[in-house]
Amino acid sequence: DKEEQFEKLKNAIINQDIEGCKNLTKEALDAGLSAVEIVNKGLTPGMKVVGDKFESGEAFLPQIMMAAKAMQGAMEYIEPELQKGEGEERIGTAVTFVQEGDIHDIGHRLVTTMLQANGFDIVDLGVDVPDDNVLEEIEKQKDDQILLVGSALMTTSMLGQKELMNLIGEAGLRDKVKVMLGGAPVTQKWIDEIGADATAENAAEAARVGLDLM
Ligand code: HCB
Repeated sequence: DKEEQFEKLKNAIINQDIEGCKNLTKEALDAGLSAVEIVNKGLTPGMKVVGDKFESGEAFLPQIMMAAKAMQGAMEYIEPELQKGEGEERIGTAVTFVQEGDIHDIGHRLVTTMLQANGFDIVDLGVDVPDDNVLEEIEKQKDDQILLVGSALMTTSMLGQKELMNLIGEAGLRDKVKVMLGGAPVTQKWIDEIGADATAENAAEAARVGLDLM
């Protein structure tokens, strides 16, 4: 059943089973499970376990790298599915990026793909993006309003989001952007504190929130 498949996917990430993870993902899609639930109920919970093991000293960097590789392999099947969105209508432009000092890009890519599938034109600035580059890109955009979508996976890089919000204000660009910031450490409390507009738990929710904001 479904639960069993989610458990297998989760274990494939935990066990860093690169081939197995890819094959299980394909099997799950073929069996009719949605790409979103495969990510949210199988792969991401596996990543969480790997991260927790790393934190507690039960796993080391090579293991996280292999687990990430397993997830990236699965993405080869997941991303094309996510791209089959319903949004024919163009919503606007989303500028997506990962905060300076941070190279975690799996969640960023998922969020970017889901926004694209829902009608956003995407400008993907990639990972480890200095605030100045983000500001430059906002200035360059011709629309009256754009969606700014930032990710931070570490508490250190998350602090950079506060600085970015300050810089956006100082540059007089606050009215031009709706700002959605996310990543594992980001909370609604943090969003309120730094004066951003919203956050989201996962890529599917990010697409919904992004549409609401625009
Ligand atoms: Co990395 N790492 N890592 N890591 N890593 C974390 C993030 C820790 C939490 C692990 C831990 O200690 N528990 C930790 C950060 C601790 C902290 O600051 N609190 C950590 C650390 C410390 C490090 C290094 C410093 C390790 C070292 O070198 N000693 C180093 C830093 C590199 C750097 O960025 N400068 C490092 C490196 C790595 C890699 C390279 C081995 C690898 C990344 C590979 C890659 O991305 N290409 C990696 C990984 C894989 C992880 C964990 C295990 C998983 C992250 C992940 O991909 N999750 C992570 C543990 C964890 O997060 N619990 C660990 C799956 C995705 C789908 O979830 O949360 O990224 P997501 O995204 C979601 C969600 O947040 C939301 O939607 C996404 C999709 O559903 N979302 C948004 C994301 N962005 C959004 C934006 C929006 O606007 C709205 C929603």
